[in-house]
Amino acid sequence: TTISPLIAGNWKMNGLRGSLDELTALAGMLTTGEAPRALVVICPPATILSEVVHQGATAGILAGGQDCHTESHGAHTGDISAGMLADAGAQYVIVGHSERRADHGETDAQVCAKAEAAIGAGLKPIICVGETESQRDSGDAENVVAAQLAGSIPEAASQHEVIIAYEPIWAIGTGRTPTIEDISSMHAAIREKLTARFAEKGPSIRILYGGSLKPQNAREILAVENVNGGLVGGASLLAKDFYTIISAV
Ligand code: G2H
Repeated sequence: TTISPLIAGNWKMNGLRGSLDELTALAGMLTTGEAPRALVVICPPATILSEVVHQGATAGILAGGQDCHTESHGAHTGDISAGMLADAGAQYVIVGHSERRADHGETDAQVCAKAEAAIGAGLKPIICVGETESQRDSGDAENVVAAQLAGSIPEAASQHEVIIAYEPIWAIGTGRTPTIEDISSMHAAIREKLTARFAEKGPSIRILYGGSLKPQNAREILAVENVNGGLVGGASLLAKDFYTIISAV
């Protein structure tokens, strides 16, 4: 199975209206340069999501949310439903990012319910998993990730598109990345789990790498087998850097 790569930018809690200048710059690079091999997705703060949808469209840039609620609507002050993201033009949504698991105590079961809600609203969930530094040091990384996969991916993934993002927590925003061998063996282990659970669908599920993906390391990391693209935080904020990463696949 050949999987077309996908590069998603996670702007996190960064992005005012002025940041749309970076989007304009990226759109310019994508339309004047050679057509990218990768699908390009930007997940901005919800306040500027619809601008990203509209301004990105001409350059083929797709948009995603950074989180969604498990319910479709109701009395949940401050939350956004998957249907609302879809209504604003999003096609993707990140669920279970480690920052949400940490800041909001999100469990695998909640992440699973969010992914299910996303699918129900016609979105493709980007389901994040990844171990802490101490879990890696004690040799538990693969078991931790296997448990997160088992708990966070809804059964509906057998019929609908989902994307997995492996983000070792100790590599997020730190400038440190796992070795190529570690990335390769973790992604192979994830592929094995996906294939064990989803049979013929397993080999076609994208597995993104995330955590300090940068212009300097993108080419090497994105070339690893079973790395089907990346989830990029800090380096997605500058058009020039993000474009370099997109062009590295
Ligand atoms: C991991 C990643 C994007 P960064 O959170 O999701 O962030 O690239 O800044 O490490």
